[in-house]
Amino acid sequence: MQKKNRIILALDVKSREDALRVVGAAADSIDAVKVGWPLILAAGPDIIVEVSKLKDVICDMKIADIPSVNTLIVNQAMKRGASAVICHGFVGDDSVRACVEAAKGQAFVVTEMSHPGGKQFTAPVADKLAALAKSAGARGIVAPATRPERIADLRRIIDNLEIITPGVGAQGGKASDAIRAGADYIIVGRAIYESTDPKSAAKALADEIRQSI
Ligand code: 3DU
Repeated sequence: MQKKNRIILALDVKSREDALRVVGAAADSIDAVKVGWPLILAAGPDIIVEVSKLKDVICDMKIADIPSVNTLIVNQAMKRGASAVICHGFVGDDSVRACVEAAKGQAFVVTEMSHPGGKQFTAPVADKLAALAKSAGARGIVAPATRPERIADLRRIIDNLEIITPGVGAQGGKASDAIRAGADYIIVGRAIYESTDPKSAAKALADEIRQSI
């Protein structure tokens, strides 16, 4: 994933056709595509293969199982062309290490989640989850664009690991605030794929980011 536009498209659409249409429209303004359960269940796992021919794919299955099963899940994603995966940290050091190893380091660990409920259980342990990501050798963490001050806090813990941040647009966060707080990439779904003009929506975000750095 080349750090050019600093946007990861969250492709939570309901069909292969929609997926290819939105990726095609937004292609010039995004650096990668995040594919998760909604699209994998709607279009089948080979959608990972197809999208990975167009853009780097981050597989977001928020993996949260025992180490042996985590390894099996990550292997399936990587086999289909994923460049990276997203896993949960609350399952513990051994489970995270299994993902990191199977993904050859290309794993992001979820810390504090961006939705209101993210404050309930994930926020109180987010600093520990970030430290775990660092010690386990992950590529980076997922941190909330809805609370840019938390991006800045977590940045201090992980040092040079990457931060990818959801919550821009539909969840209320602002791209420029998240980038200024220390995020490397914003993750954006509905603000792009629900737009009547996904190309312009993605370009507007990329322009906002460019002007903020
Ligand atoms: O709100 P959006 O439509 O821009 O989508 C956000 C995406 O980021 C979506 O795919 C969701 O699964 C993911 N995500 C969060 O929203 C919040 C998190 O804490 C972690 C991932």
